[in-house]
This record gives sequence, structure tokens and C-alpha cells, in this order.
Amino acid sequence: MKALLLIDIQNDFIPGGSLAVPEGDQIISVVNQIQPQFDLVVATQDWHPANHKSFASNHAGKQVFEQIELQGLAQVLWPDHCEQGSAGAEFSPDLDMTKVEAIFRKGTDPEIDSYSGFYDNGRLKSTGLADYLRGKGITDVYLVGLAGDYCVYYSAKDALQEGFNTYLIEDGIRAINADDFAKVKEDIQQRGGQILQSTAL
Ligand code: VGL
Ligand code: ZN
Repeated sequence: MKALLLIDIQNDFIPGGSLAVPEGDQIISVVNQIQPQFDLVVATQDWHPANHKSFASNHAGKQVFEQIELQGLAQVLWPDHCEQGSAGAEFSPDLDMTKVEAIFRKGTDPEIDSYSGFYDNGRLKSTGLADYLRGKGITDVYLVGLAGDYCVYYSAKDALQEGFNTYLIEDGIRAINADDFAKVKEDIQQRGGQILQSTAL
């Protein structure tokens, strides 16, 4: 059984949003087109409180995209984004959500960031996504969404670690940094995942 994970296809990650991923809007028609080919479609939603420690605005004297240490982990400081209840946190109005059976929210703890849809960055707490997928009989996890070098990457690593056959659908993904995404693809393949185009599904 195959699941498609829609990772953080939210207004703030799309051109015009506060943490826009270049060409992020270009994945949406691909994502909408492929959904019928899966047994299950699930979405993740970055969902931060206003006092979230991943926001540069919550650290006096720190700049956006600076790196700090948070709970012993390297943390990039982001522009305010995906604040709970804001328009930026909503899914893109162009994204077809009719087939999405469940939405897993993440990044709700102000003290720790959560790139993966499965666990926070410290792997302290699970979102329940892995058990949910197993409960639905899912063996294969396909990922699309934003951003390829952060939330898609961390979600794919966790999917592999949880024992799912894991696939990145490249034309359904855009990254903040293209060089970083090239490394992501290599790393995911080294860990046993595969990269494919939507036309090969
Ligand atoms: C993301 C940075 C901060 C993502 C979320 O969805 O890739 N990136 N929060
Ligand atoms: Zn975030």
C-alpha cells in the first residue's frame, strides 16, 4: 500500500509568503495530478506558536538565517512563518485537499523545531504519523512538498528509519538551496531511498 505525503504546502513557503521557497508554487499542479495514484494521501502542516524559538524575532540581536544552538541542536533562525491560525499557515488554496485523510501538525512546541513530519528535531516526541501509516497498511511512502532541503529531507530520513520504502518525487519538490538539495538526494539514496519523477509513477 502506497501513501503520498504532502509536506508543508503552505502559503508561507510559496512565493509571496514569509519563507518562500523559489518556484514553490510550481509543484502544486504536479501534486494535484498524482494524488489519485495513491492508496492514502496525508498532509503535514508547520504550525508554530508566535513565541517559537526558531523565529529570529524571538532572539534579541539575532538575524534571520543566523545559526544558533537550541536544546543542544544547531538551529537556523527563520523569519516568522506558519504561525498558528494565520493565512501563511494555511495550505495553498490551489492545493487539492479533497483526498487528504489526515493532517499532522508539527512545530507546536515553542522550545524545539520540527522539520520532520514524524518527530521533532531532538526526536523527543513523535507526531504519531509512523504508527498511523502502519495502521493503514502502508509499506511505501512517497514524498512531495516544501522545502526539499528541510522538511521533505527530514521526513524522508525518518520514513526510511521507520522501515518504509521511501521515494522522493523530484518534480513535486522545491528546495530553499539547490546545492543542499543535490546533497539531500545523494544522502537519501545512500540510505536506501529512491528519487523519481512523477511521470514514472
Ligand atoms: C520548513 C524551515 C522552517 C519546511 C519549516 O517546511 O521545510 N523549513 N520550518
Ligand atoms: Zn517552521
